[in-house]
Amino acid sequence: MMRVLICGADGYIGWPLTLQRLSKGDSLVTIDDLSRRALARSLTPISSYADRHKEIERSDVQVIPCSLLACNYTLLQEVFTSNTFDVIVHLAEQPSAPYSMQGVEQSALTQTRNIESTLVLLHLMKTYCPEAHLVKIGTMGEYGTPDAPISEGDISVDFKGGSMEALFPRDPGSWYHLSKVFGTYNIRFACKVWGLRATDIMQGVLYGVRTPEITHESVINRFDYDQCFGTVINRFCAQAVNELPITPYGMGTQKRGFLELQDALQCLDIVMRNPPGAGEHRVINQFHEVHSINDLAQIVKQGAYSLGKRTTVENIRNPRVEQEEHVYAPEHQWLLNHGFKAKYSLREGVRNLLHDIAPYTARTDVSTITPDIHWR
Ligand code: USQ
Repeated sequence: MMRVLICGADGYIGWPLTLQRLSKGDSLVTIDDLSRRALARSLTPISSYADRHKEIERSDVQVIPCSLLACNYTLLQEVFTSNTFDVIVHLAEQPSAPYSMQGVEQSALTQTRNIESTLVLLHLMKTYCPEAHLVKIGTMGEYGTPDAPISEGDISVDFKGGSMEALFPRDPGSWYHLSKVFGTYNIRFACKVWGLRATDIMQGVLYGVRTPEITHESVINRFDYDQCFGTVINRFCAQAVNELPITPYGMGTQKRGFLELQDALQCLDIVMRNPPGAGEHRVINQFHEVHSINDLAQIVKQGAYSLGKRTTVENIRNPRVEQEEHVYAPEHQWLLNHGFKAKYSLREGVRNLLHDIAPYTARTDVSTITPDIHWR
């Protein structure tokens, strides 16, 4: 049994993680400001936050409706003085690369929220629970797509006869991905100066909607497919069930690492059960299979066909500035060394996802799918 604080407990990962931790018997405190609900409409009919919590009524779940901002520090101090935490999972960040590229308001909101929330947690941990383990979701997008293998953790740098250990270089591709890089450096600094311990997860692109604890519609997870908040496979599946063309951006030859949602929760469980030592900033790369975007499009198209849905693949002009032809060889050994066994191949995961969202096809707002946010 662990004492866990989940920040961002109403979100795409936070809600199924809440259900998972409850099923494992952990004692939980959850925080969320519900900001995601105001920005995007889920394809799946998610219950209100209050109704979600009626479904999991248990005396040892505390639910705090609050943003992780410095202006709420007094309230957050009360949470930290009246509870002891072994693990703090930080999922309360503003997501989305396209959202962050929309304009000054969205860039500023993404960076201030993400940097401030991590700083607030680091200060709370230093004062109230310096032994706790911070688990923070970063992104594989921190690295960009360098013409070299991507390490997991530090590398040795030799320069002009000297040598040092350093973070693998970061080359992010949006204001959002940059906000995660700031988070990484802030956490690293807090581990060095205050002796905190943290696992900083460079996560690939997630997809999927089901988890074993989601057994009926009243606890269903959110599913985003719009141009901002839908990740690529989720968007392709939403296009496919609507028999709309699947739209790889540009040549579609860009590659990413992908991870099914239940496999991501398995990874988080492993991370939570294996805290690093005091003062350690552990960086891990979290994904299962690497594919090109064109491959994904074909896999989704074929999966949809077996459901009786006919669709096409139509590459469209890339609204982003990103490399479309590149090597992609990130290491991802830590989780495998600690017992991670993916349950789903991408093909199986996509089939499940299409099956799970097909009943909600009529809820699609098709107008939100086509991208009109451009990087340039
Ligand atoms: N893409 C398409 N068509 C679409 C949507 C996306 O071809 O309709 C392409 C994009 O151009 C990009 C790739 O698919 O090359 C991935 O895009 P995405 O929107 O799924 O992912 P991204 O914006 O990079 O960010 C997401 C999550 C982030 C996560 C990251 C992992 O929002 O939190 O960590 O995926 S990674 O991409 O490896 O950085």
